[in-house]
Amino acid sequence: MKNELAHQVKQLLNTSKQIVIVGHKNPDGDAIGSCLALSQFLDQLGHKTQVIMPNDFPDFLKWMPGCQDIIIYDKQKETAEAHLTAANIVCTLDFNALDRVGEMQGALESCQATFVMIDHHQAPGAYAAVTYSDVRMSSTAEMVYHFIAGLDGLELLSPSMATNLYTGIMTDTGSFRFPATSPTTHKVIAHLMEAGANGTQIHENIYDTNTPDRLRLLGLALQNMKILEPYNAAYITLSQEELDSNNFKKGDTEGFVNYALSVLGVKFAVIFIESKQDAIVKISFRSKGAFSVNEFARTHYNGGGHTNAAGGRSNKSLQETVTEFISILPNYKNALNTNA
Ligand SMILES: [Mn+2]
Repeated sequence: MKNELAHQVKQLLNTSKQIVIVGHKNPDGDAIGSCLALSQFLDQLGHKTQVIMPNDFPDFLKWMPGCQDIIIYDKQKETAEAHLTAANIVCTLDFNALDRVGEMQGALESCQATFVMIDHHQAPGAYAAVTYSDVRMSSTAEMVYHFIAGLDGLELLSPSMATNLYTGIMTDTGSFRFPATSPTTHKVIAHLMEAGANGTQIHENIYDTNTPDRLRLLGLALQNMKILEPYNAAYITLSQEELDSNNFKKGDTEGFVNYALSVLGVKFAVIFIESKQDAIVKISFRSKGAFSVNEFARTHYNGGGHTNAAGGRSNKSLQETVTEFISILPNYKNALNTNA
């Protein structure tokens, strides 16, 4: 974090404040871990903090230290709004546009507090008084570590904070393998282990929690996988019926798209998941190398994210969505056939 930004934040925090910390809708390990660690840090500085998530988070994250105190906006709207009204500062973590909080958007837009953004996604919005945005960062959790360092607060790193930050970095880097994983990321991880994060235990808590239903759904997803060789692409579909027949629970399809990306030669992988409830098809994009799924998702699927990982949606049927996707690919044939 730059010195002038640290200075600005120090000014903001020089008296005791009421601080609400918000993650994005459908919070992941990075959103939860970043928010909890920041909250635990600011509490130690004498501020009063409350973490609020727009909606619930998956069970495999429900062991994270402090997560039982998170307020879920769509379950406790009034309590959440009272906290927002009373807040002097609102920190928004792991997102950079207010439409990423779903139903909670109006409450944030009408909130009079000073906003602080900490985020690593592309194209940050202009809503925050303090914007700490860095797209080269592996994760928001790594940024929260640098944020704490910038405020000379690393001696306050507790085992709980270390565990939350480790989880955020680990989940957003696919266990330290995605390209944004830098030497600095590993140094941060080393320090988090010294501060009490147990890497083996965290891996088990996150990854070894499969239900038989989820693995059967994965089997089905893999059977549905199609390879589009001329484009070095692969895609997976899951219909609502297929989800229902395997007792689909929120979060079950997390990571499925990476199996398509693990096929030898595949540089671009997509999963299309039908949601009858939302009347949309949810889409996740992954790529290797220079092919930007962020741009692809922004251009065609009302979405976005990072160069190598992005999300989007379609209002068409599952079959129409796939047909349209295949019809778009010839425009990208060259981009998908370079060795960059
Ligand atoms: Mn993230």
